[in-house]
Order: sequence, then structure tokens, then C-alpha cells
Amino acid sequence: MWNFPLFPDQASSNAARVDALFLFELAVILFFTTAICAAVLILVIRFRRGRMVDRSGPPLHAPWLEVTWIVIPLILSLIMFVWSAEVFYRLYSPPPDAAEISVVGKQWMWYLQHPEGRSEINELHVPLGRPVKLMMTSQDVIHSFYVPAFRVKQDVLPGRYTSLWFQPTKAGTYHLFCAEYCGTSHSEMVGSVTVMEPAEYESWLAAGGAGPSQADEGERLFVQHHCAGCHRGSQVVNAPRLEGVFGKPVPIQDGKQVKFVTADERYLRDSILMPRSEVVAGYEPVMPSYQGQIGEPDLLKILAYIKSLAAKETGTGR
Ligand code: HEC
Ligand SMILES: [Cu+2]
Repeated sequence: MWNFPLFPDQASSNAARVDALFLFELAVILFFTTAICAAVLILVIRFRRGRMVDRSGPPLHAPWLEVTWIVIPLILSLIMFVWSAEVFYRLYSPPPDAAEISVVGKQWMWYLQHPEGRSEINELHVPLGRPVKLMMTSQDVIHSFYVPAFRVKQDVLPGRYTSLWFQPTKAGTYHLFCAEYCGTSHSEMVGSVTVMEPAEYESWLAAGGAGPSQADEGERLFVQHHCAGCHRGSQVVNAPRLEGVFGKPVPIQDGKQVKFVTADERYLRDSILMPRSEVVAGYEPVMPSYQGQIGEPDLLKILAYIKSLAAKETGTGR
């Protein structure tokens, strides 16, 4: 009966940091709310009408009081600013070795794809202790990926990628919510995140069948959509090779000038859906747009393939 938890489990490496900041701010708010309410009540009672108290010569200036009410809140808000900026920075800087899982939100479910190939719906299995980064997008409206036990929440937007990371520190099953009203069955857009011991996780992955990895699936789609026909050294079309492109600066023709753009997920996505928006310098704008032809999950697979090419040093002229 007394099991009435005020907080969800602290199940990620950043959960305790978020809670400490929250409790500090709560304490500051409670202190000032109590002090101000008490002062109001005392003054109201003491100076109520008809009460015989000395009302002559009220103090109009009290420099020390004014300095106090400026300096103390200034110090407190600066502490909150520096502290929360530090926590915010941590929450949005995934470690470089984080495993990357793709997430697609759609009315009204979550589709999750592991790099090893296994995919899930409304359930996410992750290994204990290893950082995980989510690459998220939506197939329709705005959703929001929210795991209270990890103290993470991030909007999931159509037409772009947002990311989120966490490092689970406690095995168990935790709630996953959509935290952005997304239509009739928004309240049913719920799921769970299961944190497993690494060995258990490996066997869970293997139990999914030894299917192709996400990057291999991406390569299959790369051939199926005829990308390979142009991008693998075609004799007919002059198209850039994609080995090593991910993460590198790419020269883009901008009117008469050339500007450099980093080939991140945003760039690759736009290159495929809106090839005319950024044309690589030295090439003709002949690539067709794939807008409406490749679904979000497939697009993420193709991106995984292009990124995997970055890992392989093939030395093809970049
Ligand atoms: C008709 C030939 C052709 C086809 C088919 C084609 N592309 Fe392209 N692609 C190009 C050309 C030419 C460019 C360079 C000019 C530009 O940026 O539009 C390019 C540019 C790109 C870039 C930017 C490369 C860089 O170096 O910055 C990416 C990424 C890309 N294509 C991916 C794809 C994918 C994925 C597919 C299949 C879904 C595909 N392309 C299909 C011709 C093609
Ligand atoms: Cu939703």
C-alpha cells in the first residue's frame, strides 16, 4: 500500500544527474514560495484594517534589501544555468562508440531497427551498460520518443532526423511513450524498453534469425532502386562514388561559388529525396528524386549502407 513511487526508476547513466538538478530547482522554488507566502500572511494579519499599529513613515528605500533581492536570485539563477547547461550538453552528446538503432514513428506505433538486422515494433531491447544512440524520424506527424526511466525525451519529426542517446545502468523493462499528441490513438502509442545482460542480449539478437544486417539490406535496396547503376562507376552517367562520403565535407555548387557541406544524415537524406537542392560541384543534376518512392525504414537502411562504406577505406578518389 505504501509503494507509491514519486519518481520512475533511475535506469540510465544520466538519470541521477537530471534528478539532482530537478530536486535542486524544486527546493529553491519551495523555499521562496514558502517565504513569500509567509511574509504575505504575516503582513496581512499585522496591518489589517482596524488594527492599532504604527503606520507612520513607511520606509521607501532600503538599499541593502534591494541589493539582497537582486544578488541572491542572480547567483541562484546562474547556478541553475551553468548546472543545466552541463546536464543538457551531456544529454545531447552521444559517445562516439554508441550502437546506432533506427527509429521510425508512425500513427500509432514505433518501428525500431537494430544494425544487426533484427527489427521490432513497440519494443526495444538493449544491452546493459552500453551506450545506444537512436536515429529517429517520423513517417507522418510529429511524435516524441519518451523513456521516463532514462530521463530522455526527444521529438520525432517528419522529413528530418533527430537523435537521442542513453546508457542503461539497470536491467529491467521500462515504459516507452509517445509524448506528443499525434491523433486519435496517441494514448495507445506506447511500448517498452527491455534492458538485458549483454550475453542475454546477444542470444536475443541471434534468436531473430541470422538475417541480413541493416547495411546489407541497404545494399540490396541500393541495387534495387538503380542507385548502383550510376554510383558504382557507370560508363554512361558521371556520378560520385559514395565510399568514404559520410562525415566528410562535400563541395556543393552554389550559384557560381562552391560551398562545403558536411555529409551527415541530413545531407544524405536530402541528396536522395531532393537531389536538386544540393548538387555536388563538378556533376550534372541528373539524379532523379526518390521522394515518395522510398519509405522511411528503407531510407534508413540505405543510409546505414552508405555509412558502412565510410568505414571501409577503399581509396576511391576522395
Ligand atoms: C541517374 C543516375 C543516378 C541515380 C539512379 C542515382 N544517383 Fe545519386 N547522384 C547522381 C549524380 C550525378 C550525383 C551528383 C550530382 C548531385 O549532387 O545531384 C548524385 C549524388 C548523390 C549523392 C551525394 C553524393 C556526394 O558525393 O555528396 C548521394 C548520397 C546519392 N546520390 C545517393 C543516391 C542513392 C541512394 C540513389 C538510389 C536511391 C541514387 N543516388 C540514385 C546520379 C544518380
Ligand atoms: Cu505519436
